[in-house]
Amino acid sequence: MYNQDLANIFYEIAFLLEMDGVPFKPAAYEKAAIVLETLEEDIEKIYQDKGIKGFEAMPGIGRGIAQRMEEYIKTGKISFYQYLKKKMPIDIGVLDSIEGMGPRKIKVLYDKLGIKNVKDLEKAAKNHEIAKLFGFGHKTEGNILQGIEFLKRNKGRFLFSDAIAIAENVKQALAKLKLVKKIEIAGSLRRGKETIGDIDFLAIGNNHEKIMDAFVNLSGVAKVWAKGSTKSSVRFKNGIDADLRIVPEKSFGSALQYFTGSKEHNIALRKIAIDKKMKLNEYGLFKGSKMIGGSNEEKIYEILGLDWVSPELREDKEEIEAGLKHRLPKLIQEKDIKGDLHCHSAWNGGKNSLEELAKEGIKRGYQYLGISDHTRSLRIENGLEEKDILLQIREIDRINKSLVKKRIKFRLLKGAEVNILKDGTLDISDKVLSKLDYAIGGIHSGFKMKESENTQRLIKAMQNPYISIISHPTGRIIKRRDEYSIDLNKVLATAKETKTILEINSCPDRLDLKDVNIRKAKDLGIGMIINSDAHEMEQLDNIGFGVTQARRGWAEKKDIVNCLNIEKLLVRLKEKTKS
Ligand code: DGT
Ligand code: CA
Ligand code: CA
Repeated sequence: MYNQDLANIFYEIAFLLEMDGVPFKPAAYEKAAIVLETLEEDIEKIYQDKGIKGFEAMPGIGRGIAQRMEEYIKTGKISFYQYLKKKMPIDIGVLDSIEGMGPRKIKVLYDKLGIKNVKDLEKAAKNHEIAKLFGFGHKTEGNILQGIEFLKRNKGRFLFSDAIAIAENVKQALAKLKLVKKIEIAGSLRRGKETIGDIDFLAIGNNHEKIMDAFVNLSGVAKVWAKGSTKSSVRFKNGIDADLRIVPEKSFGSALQYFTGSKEHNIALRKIAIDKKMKLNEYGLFKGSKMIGGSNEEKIYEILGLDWVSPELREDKEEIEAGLKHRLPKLIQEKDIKGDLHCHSAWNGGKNSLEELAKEGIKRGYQYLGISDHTRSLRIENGLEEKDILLQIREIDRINKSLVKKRIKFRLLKGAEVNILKDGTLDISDKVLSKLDYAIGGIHSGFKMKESENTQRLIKAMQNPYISIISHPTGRIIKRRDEYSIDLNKVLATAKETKTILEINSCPDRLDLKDVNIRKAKDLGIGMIINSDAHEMEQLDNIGFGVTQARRGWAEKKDIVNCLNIEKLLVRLKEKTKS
């Protein structure tokens, strides 16, 4: 049972009462919700210690609300809330998130037009039924439609890359304040999820008031949803929301654990605590009334008998069991990456010359950087003809020779991202491919083909001995396009059999393979490679997103081919041609 859960119910009750035109009461419930949300003690504990009197003693909580709290603790439900929901069966959470909609309007729309959800709302607006209502008009109707469009477009989730950029900035800005003793990112962002609903910050510091002032006044803040002494919520200009919670130092570890989630992981971990006759929540780890952990997250896992679980694994997908058996994977880290084999140059659509890319690779401490420009049939990307590839090979040889002369231990590798045609054949001959260090096969068109056709297409490409790697194997683009229909199990089986390496593409909106598929590939012993797919050298930095994705798929150094040093890598890339 959690304070926040009850606070959410009280917020909803307040909203429903306001819709219903009840005076005063909504404000009381809202106030109670805020009190609960910012309470430092667990309500269950308060109830155990002091009973209902403990609630009545809290500021802003009267007899009536205290009784509802007691009912919630005893039964897990509040009958008054259920009654209101039955009376007004409306999806208020979503309707309220539309710009310009509030309790009154939602109620009128429900009473007059029976609107319960966004779908109803859109239909009524398009049929111009709303403009006719008293107090609405054409402008409101237009705004409602715009709001719905925005809602659909964003669906409330943001790319990891966008969220982390903002979060790191905020973290730095706040960490600079002397008042902030510690600040960490929690939630889905800490777990490295592909998309993020909102950003969760946790901090320790004495002067709550001043820290919260600084937070809500950050330059990127567009809207302040709530400002309290232990929790504040804001919206940044790009539309992403963030919560900042200030917690007591003695609870920082347990709060970090709790607010990192996932919810499913937390539930599973809490079960372990219960089995050990302990209690785990955001305030700490308790044995009876004694607090035996809380300040340090790792310690909490340790006391529960687990190895510390990396946030990327906290999805309740066997990580708890593995932690108990001390069999968690030793996840790959960015520093394990020795080079990148998917990089485009100015020879096709990219921005940088081969020399510039070499220089950048050296600067990054890589041993190798593979040039893999698009090939001829990909016209929009200025794909290279066979004669261009042969020219580029000579050019790369020349650059490498000068590197040898300067005794620099770095090489450009000769590759190509060969276009896989609809029938699975390639647009470059084997004769030319055989002169490269490696070739990547990639699908860039014909996404709407049938599953069997797409599968066969990829299998055929993988059977070519010169195709060492398949780029972005499932073709999905986050928030824009689903993966093409494909029998991934067959593809994996063929990759295994033919020793074809599968790419984990680090583009923030690709991250293809996704976590479950990475894990499948790992379990089958299929080699994977983390590539940036950079079209300009700054994008080589994206590799970190791919590493995070690989970690979410439980990948270790040994699973990832570009953790090999250059000598071993070159052998691995040619393994297919040997068998
Ligand atoms: P998001 O924001 O949708 O990308 O995903 P999260 O995981 O960041 O979710 P969020 O921001 O709602 O909450 C942060 C963490 O707090 C979540 O991962 C687990 C914990 N948490 C939040 N609400 C609940 C809850 O109702 N029950 C439990 N057990 N944990 C919760
Ligand atoms: Ca979140
Ligand atoms: Ca949140």
